[in-house]
Amino acid sequence: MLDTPAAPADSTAAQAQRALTDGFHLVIEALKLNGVKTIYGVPGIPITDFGRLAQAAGIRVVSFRHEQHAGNAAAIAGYLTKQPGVCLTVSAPGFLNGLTALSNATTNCFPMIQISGSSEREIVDLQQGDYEEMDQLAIAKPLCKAAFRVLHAADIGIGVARAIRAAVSGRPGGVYLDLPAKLFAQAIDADAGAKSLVKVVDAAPAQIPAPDAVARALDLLKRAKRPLIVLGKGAAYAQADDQIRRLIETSGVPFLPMSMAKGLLPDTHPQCAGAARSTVLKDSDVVMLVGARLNWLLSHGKGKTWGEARKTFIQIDIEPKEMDSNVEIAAPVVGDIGSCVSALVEGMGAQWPAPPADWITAVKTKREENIAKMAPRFLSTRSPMDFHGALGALRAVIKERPDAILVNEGANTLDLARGAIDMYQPRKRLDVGTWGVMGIGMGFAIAAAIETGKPVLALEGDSAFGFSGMEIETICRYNLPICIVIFNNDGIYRGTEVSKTGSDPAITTFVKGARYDRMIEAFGGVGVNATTPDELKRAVDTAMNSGKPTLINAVIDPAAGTESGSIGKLNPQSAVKK
Ligand SMILES: Cc1ncc(C[n+]2csc(CCOP(=O)(O)OP(=O)(O)O)c2C)c(N)n1
Ligand SMILES: [Mg+2]
Repeated sequence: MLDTPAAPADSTAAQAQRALTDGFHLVIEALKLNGVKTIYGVPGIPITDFGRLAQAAGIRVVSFRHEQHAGNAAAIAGYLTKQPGVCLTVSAPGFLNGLTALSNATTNCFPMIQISGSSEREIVDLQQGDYEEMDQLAIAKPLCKAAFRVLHAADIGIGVARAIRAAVSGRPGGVYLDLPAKLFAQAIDADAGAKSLVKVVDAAPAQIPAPDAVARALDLLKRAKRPLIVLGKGAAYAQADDQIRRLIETSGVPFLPMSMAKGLLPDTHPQCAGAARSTVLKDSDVVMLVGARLNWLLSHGKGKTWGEARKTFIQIDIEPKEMDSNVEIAAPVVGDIGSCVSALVEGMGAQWPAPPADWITAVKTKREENIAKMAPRFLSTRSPMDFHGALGALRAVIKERPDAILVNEGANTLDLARGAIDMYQPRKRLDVGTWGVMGIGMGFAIAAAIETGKPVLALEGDSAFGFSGMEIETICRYNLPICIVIFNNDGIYRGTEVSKTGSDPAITTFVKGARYDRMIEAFGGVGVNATTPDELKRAVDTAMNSGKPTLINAVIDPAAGTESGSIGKLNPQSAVKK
């Protein structure tokens, strides 16, 4: 031993350094190992260095102005890619800001993981008043599909693996992963650390439907006199586009796409019953739901919307508990949409009988009637614009650029655009989803641009835009090909209400004649004020051709909208006379 020359002190230190890893690096390695390419977040204690190191390690870290929008970006990234989108937040307030998105993702079945730094457990649990003290795991639990906390660096690999699997398997949803500040700096042996990482194999295993469930469903569909297929965003999420097209075309059954399922087959497809919605819901006898739930958006499967006669429901869903949630499901088919639809198509064979001709004709006639009724309204050249005139310009944009992604939120701006703008390709329409939540706009637009590389058109009510408007700085900073059109009618639903106070403005109105286009100029983006459909069309075309971040203030008649868009009936009415 004495003969062995002592190594120089600095190289011993270097060796010791090399032999260790820590929480920062293990989380990054675990995410990279599992294919995470982008993190959406807001920096701060204790995750600032984590963000820097992740960026240096080749993960794209997109830094937002508010966590809710980073969370919405992660959620829609999950929807578009079937890989969990990752959102990174600081403790307590940042964590809470992200939770709206996490919860919304869970409600919409989008796979995402909110990774949040948290404060010192020993202090938090004794409620001794730590910096940003909060029992985050307990608070997140009821709002997401699964919630985990990692305390030991050696468990990071397992923690990340569990989060990924929970987010994407079965019915996808939001997952919370709590990483206390101390964990990041915790050092462990580098070899042991490398061995502790887990690559998730088959994260969302196929769930094959039972053959008798498939046979039962086909038997009902075959005997139907007036069949209907409803496609939900679960069907769009599945990326089983070819099988779904085959199911629709082989069956010959009219289909109704829910909002985010529009474009799964083109809205112009001869079997699309989107323009005959009320007729097909009321008059159909057998309804097959594909990745669509019988929630409020489908009037819970009962009541006036669905007509007097008894309906027979077939439901295809990955979640067995979904069956009979609102009405009896005569033929539940439980499994992943791709496997279920493939099994149905195979079961139909080559000799599947077309639905009765009188039903097909009735749906077609109604559809053509409604389309013809709307057509002249889209040609309106009025100024200030009404919604339809402005939408006439935008429906032409999407027709010419079917691969562009349309993000849409608002009340009238949402409901009227949904009907007006035909979609031609799957997963191109992203909107407020199951909750009808305002605030998804800029987060969805940013992630859509980043994840797909396609141009994005974000159509926003002036109120809706306000919820995430500051993220136009993020859009300019990352130079994303996003064109925001604000339907500016001076307020929520309309801009004409006058308050009875005589001093304060009405609660639904905003500053009259506001120029949102000027906001983006502050960050180097292009602002345009458009007062006619023609101006609007030209401005959007220029934006989409240039790929430059653009905000168009589309001046809409303040009197044009209706209260709550198309869902005004959900407003409770006071029993006391006004
Ligand atoms: C988070 C959230 N807060 C509030 C609401 C209620 N709400 C529904 S639509 C809407 C805004 C509608 O106004 P705008 O976006 O300008 O659309 P318009 O009808 O004027 O076209 C609001 C505030 C909501 N849906 N979500
Ligand atoms: Mg408005």
